[in-house]
Amino acid sequence: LNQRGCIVWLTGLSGSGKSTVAYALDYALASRGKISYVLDGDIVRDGLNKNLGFSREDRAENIRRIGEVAKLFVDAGIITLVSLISPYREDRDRCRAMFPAGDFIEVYMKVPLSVCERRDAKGLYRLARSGQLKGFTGIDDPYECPLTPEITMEVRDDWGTAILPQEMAERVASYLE
Ligand code: GGZ
Repeated sequence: LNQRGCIVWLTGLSGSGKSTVAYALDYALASRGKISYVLDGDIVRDGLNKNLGFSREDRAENIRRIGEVAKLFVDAGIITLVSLISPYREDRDRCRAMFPAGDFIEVYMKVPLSVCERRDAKGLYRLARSGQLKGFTGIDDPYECPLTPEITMEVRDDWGTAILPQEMAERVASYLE
C-alpha cells in the first residue's frame, strides 16, 4: 500500500455540503491511486447506529462509535472521510485525541445557516421551523463551530465566486499530499 491512513473529519450544519465534499474527495483520492472510505452519519445511522436518535447523549454516542470505527479503518491504512454534523466541540475533540497529532484533519464547512436553510434538500429545516421536528441543529439545537480546524471551507472565495464541491475536495487532497 503506497499510503498511510489518516482521518478527515468534516463538520458543519445539515445541508452544508459535508457528504458532497466527502464523496468528491473520495473520487479525487481514487484518481490519485489512494484508497479512501466515507463514513457518513446518514448511512451509519441506518445500520450500526440504528438505535440512536438526536439527543445530546445519542449524538455523543453516534460520534464516539464512528470515531472508533474510523480508528479501525485508519489502522488498516485507509484515508477515512467522516461526514457528521458533530455539533459539539467536546465530542469532536475526544475523537481527535484518539489519533496521533497530524493524523486528524478537521474540515469545517463554514456555511451560513441561511444558505443551508435555503437549500433544504430534504425539507427538514422547514419541518424544524414549523415545530414538527424538534431539536434540529441550527434551529433549536446548538452547533459549536471548531476553533482551530485544519481547513475551513467557505461557500464563496474573496471575489464572491461560488466554490464548487470538486474544488473543495481538491483543496483537501492537496493538503493531504
Ligand atoms: C440534525 C437531523 C436531525 C436533528 C434528522 N438534527 O441533512 P441530513 O439530515 O441528511 O443530515 C442530518 C443527519 C445528521 O446526522 P449526524 O449523524 O450527522 O448528526 S450528529 O453528528 O449530530 O450525530 C439530517 C438528519 O440526520 N437529522 N434529525 N434533530 N440532523
